[in-house]
Amino acid sequence: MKTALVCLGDLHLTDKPTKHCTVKDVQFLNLQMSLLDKVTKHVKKLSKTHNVAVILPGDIFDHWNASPRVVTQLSNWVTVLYGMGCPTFGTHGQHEVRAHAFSTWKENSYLPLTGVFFFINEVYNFDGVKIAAVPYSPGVEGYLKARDEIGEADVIIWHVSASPNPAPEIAHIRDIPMDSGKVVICGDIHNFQETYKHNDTVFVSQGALLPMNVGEWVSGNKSGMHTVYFEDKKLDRIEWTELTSDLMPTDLYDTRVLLDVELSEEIEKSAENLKERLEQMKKETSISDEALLRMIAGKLDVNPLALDLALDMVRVQ
Ligand SMILES: [Mn+2]
Repeated sequence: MKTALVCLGDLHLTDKPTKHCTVKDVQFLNLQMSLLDKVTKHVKKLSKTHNVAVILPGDIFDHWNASPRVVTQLSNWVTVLYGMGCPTFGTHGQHEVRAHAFSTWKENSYLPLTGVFFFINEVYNFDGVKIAAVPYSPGVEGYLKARDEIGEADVIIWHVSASPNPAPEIAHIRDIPMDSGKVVICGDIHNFQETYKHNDTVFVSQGALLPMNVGEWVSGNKSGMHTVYFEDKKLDRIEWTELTSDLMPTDLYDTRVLLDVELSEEIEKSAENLKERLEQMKKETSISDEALLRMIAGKLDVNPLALDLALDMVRVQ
């Protein structure tokens, strides 16, 4: 019997992206959904030869009060998958639970409306592979307590609470006395898109569906998924597939936010240059410093920020 678990890290579905994002509002959600369409195709192909389930390890929504549009889009996608015989299993992260009320997450989240199955602290036998989820649980103790309550499971879905990044350096993962052969499908680790073996436990981390901010974008995070294959209930192999979309712009984030330091050095040089030219011209004319500077800057087509800085320098003197 062949089983395939398609693992997708933090979806962070939203129609309210960060202000530095160049794709606004519902376009951002459309971009995310276009990546999920690729997952649908992957599942469709796989389901001819495997029993397939999709795994969502938390931070499914970006905001606990996800808009009806966001909730509906996810729900529709999950329904399409289910129509192909593919259930979706998940756990919650910290993003989709109101006021971090994790013990009462069902009442404090829109997740139960989505059609995703949440086997938190319970074991579900999926085609002979035992799958369980633990609640969002920072630190070793929370994880161990949840694991003890679950009992035997081959696959654990867990939103890790990843700090500091990247994953291999996360002390509390290193400290966990894992059982041989377990697979832990992790959420929360946006900057880490790999599998990592520790004490015979395999950690699977997909990063985020889309890089969520300028930093993740610049550091080259890819959109992608891991597929974990089981053969006769035993872990066989894990594959990484990159997800691309025609809707993806080359400049998804305004990277000037990160280039501020370099930009200001360049602007400083340019402003110094303007000031030197002003000193030369002042010897030949009686026009005010400010007017002269604006004239020089106009001829040189300098960055307006450099002109502002040069004007400040002149005024200070
Ligand atoms: Mn996240």
